Amino acid sequence: MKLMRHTLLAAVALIGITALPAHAADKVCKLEITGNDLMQYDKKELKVATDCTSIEVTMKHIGKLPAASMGHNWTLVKTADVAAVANDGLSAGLEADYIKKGDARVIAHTKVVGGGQSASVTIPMSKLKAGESYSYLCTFPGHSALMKGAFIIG
Ligand SMILES: [Cu+2]
Repeated sequence: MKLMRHTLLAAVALIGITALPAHAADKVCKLEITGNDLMQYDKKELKVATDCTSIEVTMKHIGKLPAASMGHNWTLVKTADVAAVANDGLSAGLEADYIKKGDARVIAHTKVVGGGQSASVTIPMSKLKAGESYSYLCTFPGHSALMKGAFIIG
């Protein structure tokens, strides 16, 4: 009986090792978007393939103005939450990246950066579901009127 248990454990260990190559199939999809001093992103939509296991978004501020006056972030939410997340972020302040503390509607966000800086965020695909409508926005006060776009999985 004891021997059998050892054999079983060995078999489990073996399965564990053979299962490892599945990790190599991780597909990190990288996306880039820029923001400028005219309060604009360079893309109206970002699209990712359904087989990505995680998505790395880099937002580069290509302007010259500082974060205090023309800061930008990249914030991912359900499209239905865009207005509420932007509104609740207004009073959060630059230190909090204009994101309300503990806002569960925010799926992911970069920090707010100024001209010449960039920031990245990684989103596990498991946080997203097919068929849901997602959007991104900049939560710096007043910016989401212009700075928003569709985040499409497919
Ligand atoms: Cu902005």
